[in-house]
Amino acid sequence: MRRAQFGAENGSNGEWKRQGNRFTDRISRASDSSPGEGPDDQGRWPVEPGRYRLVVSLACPWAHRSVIVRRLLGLDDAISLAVVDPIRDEQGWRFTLDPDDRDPVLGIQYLSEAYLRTDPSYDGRVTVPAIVDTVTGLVVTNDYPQITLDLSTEWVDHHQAGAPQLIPDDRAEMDQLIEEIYRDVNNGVYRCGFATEQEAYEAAYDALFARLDALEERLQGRDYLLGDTLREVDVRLFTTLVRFDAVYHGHFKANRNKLTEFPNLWAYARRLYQHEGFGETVDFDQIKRHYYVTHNTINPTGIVPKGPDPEVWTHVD
Ligand SMILES: N[C@@H](CCC(=O)N[C@@H](CS)C(=O)NCC(=O)O)C(=O)O
Repeated sequence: MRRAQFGAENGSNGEWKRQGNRFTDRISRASDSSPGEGPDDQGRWPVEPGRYRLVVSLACPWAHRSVIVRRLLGLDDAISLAVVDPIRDEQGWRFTLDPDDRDPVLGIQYLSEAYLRTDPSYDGRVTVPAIVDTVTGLVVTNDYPQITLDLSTEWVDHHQAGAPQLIPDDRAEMDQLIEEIYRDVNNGVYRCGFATEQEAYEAAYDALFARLDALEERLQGRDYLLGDTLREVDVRLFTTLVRFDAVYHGHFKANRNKLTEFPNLWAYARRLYQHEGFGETVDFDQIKRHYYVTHNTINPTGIVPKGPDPEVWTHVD
């Protein structure tokens, strides 16, 4: 077996299997708790503007979703944002972008401090995004798929006027797409990059590009995946597409095509990039440094590529 980036998450055939999310409490309008209290007996924390802190890395596609949705819904004042350094050290995500290397609100230097305060026996990867309670310092959730859905449904009283309805009334079609895109694209690029056997890599590569071909076709004549309205699924696809040529194409060997070579997907990704709430949340420098520096089994030299030129996202023909 070749050396794996995250060995505990590789199966016997060299395929990458992502770890589960450990903290799955929710912040919910249905919580029986009063403001300032912890979760009710069903793990539901009260919705309270100003109370929770969303901890993200701007490099991370799963965290990036929550940054975009928070912005689109106008929740910036209701839920504060903590941004970790894109480069982890042996102790993981750290707040070295802040004065004194400490998150100014939580008072911690490492995200792992909040994880261990919540579960002293936690021994999995400490991941972003995570929502941390500023009253107790406990992690409420690191369940990234649920985090963005709950920003839409549970924080509705605090959305800005005119906020997009990211979740359609009938969710069946979107949920199906979300599942396919997660498996083959969002997580598919990781399955390419973290595979440790040729066959596992090729299977992930084939599924990825088959799905991108299908999405390319789907976007013919449509502005968004579900028609003419921006939805949660568009946010989820965007955070992978925006990293594609800069990282996944080279670093994860997802290189049948570049994103720029799919006419509809490229036009769609650029349309989203230029939509309020998207482009301003993209930090290519942090994205590239995170992947190329921290995955030292894939890129032992730690050299960060200079290209591609991010200008392609904004230039006008
Ligand atoms: N919570 C999920 C998804 C979130 C995730 O993978 N975040 C990455 C950054 S993109 C992370 O925090 N990784 C920390 C690590 O690998 O130690 C997981 O456990 O895989």
